[in-house]
Amino acid sequence: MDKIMDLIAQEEKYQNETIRLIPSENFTSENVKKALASDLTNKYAEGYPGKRYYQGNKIVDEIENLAIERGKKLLGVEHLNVQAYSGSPANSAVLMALVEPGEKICGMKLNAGGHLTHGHPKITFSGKFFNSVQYDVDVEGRIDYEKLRELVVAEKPKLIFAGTTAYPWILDWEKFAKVADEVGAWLVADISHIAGLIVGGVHPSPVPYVHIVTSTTHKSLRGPRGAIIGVTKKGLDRDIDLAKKIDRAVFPGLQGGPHINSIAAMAVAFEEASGEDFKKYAEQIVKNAKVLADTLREGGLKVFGTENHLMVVDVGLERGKEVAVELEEAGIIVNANTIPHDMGSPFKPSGIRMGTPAMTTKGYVEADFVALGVKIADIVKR
Ligand code: DSN
Repeated sequence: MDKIMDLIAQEEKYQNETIRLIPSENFTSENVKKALASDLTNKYAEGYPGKRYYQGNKIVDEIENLAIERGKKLLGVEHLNVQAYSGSPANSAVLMALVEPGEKICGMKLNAGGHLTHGHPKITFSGKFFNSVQYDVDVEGRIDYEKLRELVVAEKPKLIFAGTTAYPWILDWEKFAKVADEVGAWLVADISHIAGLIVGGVHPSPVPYVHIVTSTTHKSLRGPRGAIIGVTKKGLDRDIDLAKKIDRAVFPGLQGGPHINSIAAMAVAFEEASGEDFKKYAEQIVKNAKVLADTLREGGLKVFGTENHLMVVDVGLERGKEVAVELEEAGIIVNANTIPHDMGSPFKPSGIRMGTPAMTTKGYVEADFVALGVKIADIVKR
């Protein structure tokens, strides 16, 4: 047997034998995996349905159209691009479509729970080619919307990202919209982490408030790796060509041939996420996260959160990595993470980040998370 097949088998066993708490990870369905591993991976389809640069795309067009229709219905957007390879290319495409190099953009600071593509200075595409200003969180780790407003009014960015990767609170889309509208900025909701919670009805949707929604499809949404860019009615009301601008930025602006196998797997995941079972799943994710956070707190830890699927736990100055390794040794997989206003750094953070989407997929309920929380608190305090 090819060594790589053996390694895949080992990884599958490892994933199933350990407790997976990285909040951006999940376990996809067999049908999602079937679509990913299908012959669709053999096909080139540069362009969009009905306008391809290659022949032989009759069935592929149907697949992409179905993914688009299902995704639009699920999110309630007017237009959907399903070709972005992942979240970073999706956000890059939005920037390419709407902002010129050197113009001002605004996003949440990385160590406050933001994302690299939301304007993290100097080392990223978004921070290097655009003039980036960033907002922070308060001592509890919550966005200070008044300070955000002051920053936006003073700096007048052309585009604002409302989105997070390590933020345990509900986002107030209306407040974001008021701030963005005050200065006429594009408002982009990056819902990568919470897409599953939104479509499952346990987090408010940004769609009525923002111009654009971006999201990966592999986190709480439980689909394949990939991303979508949605254009809302508010977006089209502002610019009738917005959908075209987004599509052109994805292809040919940034990418070549779309990964049709991923797009088919997205269509599968969108269908799965539109059912009643998924609503129950989303509710259970949030219940489980709350129980885990409460248990850790009862165990004496300082926990940021939670109102959603994740929490950030203060494990002591610069101890995040060391604690994450100790947990890994105990079969519990988390990631080291900065805490709000961390005195350490992204390389030596003082926290760990944990979430419940993956283990909720595995059937974990509140009692399981109480037991897990007690174990984690013991390990952290060792
Ligand atoms: N890497 C993702 C996460 O873990 O949240 C964000 O892109």
